[in-house]
Amino acid sequence: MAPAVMQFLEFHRLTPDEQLAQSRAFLARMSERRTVREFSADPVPFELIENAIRTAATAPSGANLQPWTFVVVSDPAVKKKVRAAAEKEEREFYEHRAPKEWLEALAPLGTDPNKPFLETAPCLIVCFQQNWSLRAEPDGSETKVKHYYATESVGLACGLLLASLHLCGLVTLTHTPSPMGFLREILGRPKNELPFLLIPVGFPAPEARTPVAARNKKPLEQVLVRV
Ligand code: IYR
Repeated sequence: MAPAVMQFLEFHRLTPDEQLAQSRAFLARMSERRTVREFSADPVPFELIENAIRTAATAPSGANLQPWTFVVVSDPAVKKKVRAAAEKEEREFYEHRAPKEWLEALAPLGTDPNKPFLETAPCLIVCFQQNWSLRAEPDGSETKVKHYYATESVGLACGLLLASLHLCGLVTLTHTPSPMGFLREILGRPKNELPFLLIPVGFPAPEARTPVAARNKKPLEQVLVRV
């Protein structure tokens, strides 16, 4: 096995004051983020979406295999299909599949099977997780490459995606219709890709509301353990 090729790290050490200022400013901006379900139809400058995906694609991933694909849907006809398929699954979920305790946990959010945002939001980013990929070999054959920690990797990428979209003044919804297999079919994705998360992106409707319960974040004492 060839030895790893290494390069010196380019690192600019901030002063302690700069570190605190950056850390506080980022915390303040991220604390304002809300999951939004009521979107305006205003279009979104496409470079904002591209840059968010560029940012997501900087995420660390298992063996740096980058097991993700981000499909951006802005075609109204495709959004309509996605909505119809999602609502079909969601009706089944809310009316039959969801256990009582799951519905109780969701009650404070006020969600239901109607997903108009899938058509109203100017764009949907559908994140896919690749559990494996095919590597082209010099002899023309293909080798199947296993992806390690694919779920963790795509989760990290989606976190960066949400942060980027929030920081440039857009709102998002992390939507997980269940099951999500229909997204692979509608979007014509290959069989190594599993839908991971569906993220409507845009501007909030003028009178958009968010559930008060979702604003409650656990205090630091409940989430930080120092050893
Ligand atoms: N997928 C459904 C239900 C749902 C599930 C969870 I967990 C949520 O945090 C919110 C909703 C829906 O989107 O309505």
